[in-house]
Amino acid sequence: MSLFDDAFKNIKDTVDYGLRLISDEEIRLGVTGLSRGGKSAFITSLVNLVSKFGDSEVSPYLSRFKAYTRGDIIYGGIARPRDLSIGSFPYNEAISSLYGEPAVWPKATDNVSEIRLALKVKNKSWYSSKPYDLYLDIWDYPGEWLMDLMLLEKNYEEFSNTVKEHLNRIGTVASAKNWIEAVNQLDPDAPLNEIALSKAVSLYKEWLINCKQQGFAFIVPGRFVLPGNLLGAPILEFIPWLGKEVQNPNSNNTLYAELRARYEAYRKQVVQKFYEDCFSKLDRQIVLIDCLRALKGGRENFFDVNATLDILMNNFNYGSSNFLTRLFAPKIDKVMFAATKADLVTNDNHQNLRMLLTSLVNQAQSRVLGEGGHTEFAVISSIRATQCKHLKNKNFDGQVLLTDYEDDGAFFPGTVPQRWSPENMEFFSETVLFKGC
Ligand SMILES: Nc1nc2c(ncn2[C@@H]2O[C@H](COP(=O)(O)OP(=O)(O)OP(=O)(O)O)[C@@H](O)[C@H]2O)c(=O)[nH]1
Ligand SMILES: [Mg+2]
Repeated sequence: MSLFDDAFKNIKDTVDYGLRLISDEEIRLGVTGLSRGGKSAFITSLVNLVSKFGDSEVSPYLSRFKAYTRGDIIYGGIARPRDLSIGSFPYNEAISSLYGEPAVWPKATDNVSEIRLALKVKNKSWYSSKPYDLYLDIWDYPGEWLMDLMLLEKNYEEFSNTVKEHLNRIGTVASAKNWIEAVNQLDPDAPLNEIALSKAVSLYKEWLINCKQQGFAFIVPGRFVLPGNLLGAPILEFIPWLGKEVQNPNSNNTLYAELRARYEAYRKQVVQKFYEDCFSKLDRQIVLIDCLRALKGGRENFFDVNATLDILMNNFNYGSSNFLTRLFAPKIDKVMFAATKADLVTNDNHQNLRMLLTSLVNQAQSRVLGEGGHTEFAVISSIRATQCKHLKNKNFDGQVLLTDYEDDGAFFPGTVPQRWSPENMEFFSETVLFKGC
C-alpha cells in the first residue's frame, strides 16, 4: 500500500512539476558571472525589490518592467526553499550588512546556495481567473568555481593542453616558472611519490592564487583557490601534466595514471555535481560582466575575460524552448548580458559601456543566437553606491560622481571606450579628484 502510494505520489509529483513548467509557473534563472562580478549583490538587490512589489517606493525602479506597471503582478516574496539539501542564499545577512553603519558589501561567496521567489500573478487564462504563483529559482555560488565548467567535457590530456595554451597566452604576466620546474623533476612513468607531487601541487596552487590576484579569470581547477568543504582532500591533489613526455600513458600504478584518476574524480564528483546543482536545468540566464575591472586590469586581463566568456558559454544549452524541451531537455531561451557596477562611471558613459559590452560578448552572443536563443543587453548597477552630478569649474565642465563619504570628494572616473582595442585602454584615464565639491 505504502509502496503503491509512494509510486503514485512520485508520478503525481512529476506530472505536477511538468505541468508547472509547461504553464510557465516556474522559472530557473542562472546568474552567471566570474569571481567578484557582482552576482551576490545582484541577487540581494533582486530579492529586495521583489519583496517590495506592491510598495509605491519601488515603482520608480520598475518603470520598464511592463508586467508590473500593467498591474499583472500583485505581490512578491521569498518562498519556501525548493531543495532543502542546498544552503539558503544569505539574504538577511547581505541586507543587514548593506544597511549597516558603516555599510559593508556582502561577503565573497564560499559555497552554493539557493533562493526561491514567489510572485503572485493575475491569471488571464480562459479557464480560471484565480491568481497563480510564479516561482523564480536562483542559485548563487563562488565565481571561482564557474570556470570549472570548462572541464566538464575535457579529459585529463585536454585539461593539460588547455592550461598549456593559457600559459602561452599569459605566461609572461603571471610567471609559472616555479611549478613548471617542480613538474619537470617528476617522472610520469614512476610510481607516485606523494611528497614530491604535493610540492608541485602547492606551487601550482600558489600560481593560481597569484593569477587570481592579478585579476585573471582563467583559474582552473577553481577549488584549488577556494576549496570549500574539500580543503585538504586528496581529490584536489593533482596538476595538469606539462612535464616530461609520458612513455606509458596507459600503465597503471604510475604518477601519470594517478594524476589522471584524481582529475577524473574531480571532474565527475565535483564539477559534474556543481553543474547539476546549479546549471543543468536553466530557463533564463543573466551573464554579469564587470567590464570596468577588465579594462583597468590591462590588455591581457581583457583578452582573458573575453576568451573565458566564450569558453564558458559553450557549457549551456541554448535555443527556443517548448513544453517538451522544458520537461526533458531544458534549454535557455533568453540570455541577458549585463555590464555591472554602472554606478562606477558617469551617466553620460553608460551608452559607451553598453557598446563596449556588446563588442566584448560578440562571440558569446553569436553562439546563443546560432542555437536559436534570444539575447538582450543591459547596463546595470545592482546597488548604487554613487550619485552622478554635473560639475562646472575653471578646470572641468561635465559629469562627476559623489559617494556618501565626504572625504571621497567628487571624482571623474574616466571615459569608457566604445570598443576594446589596445589603444582604447588609455582612454579609461585616471580618476580626477575634486575635493570639497
Ligand atoms: N559600485 C558598485 N559595486 C558593486 C556592485 N555590485 C557589486 N559591487 C562590488 O563588487 C564586489 C563583488 O560583488 P559580489 O556581488 O560579492 O560579487 P560575486 O560575483 O558574488 O563574487 P563571488 O562571490 O566572489 O563570486 C562587491 O563587494 C562590491 O565592491 C554595484 O552594483 N555597484
Ligand atoms: Mg558572491
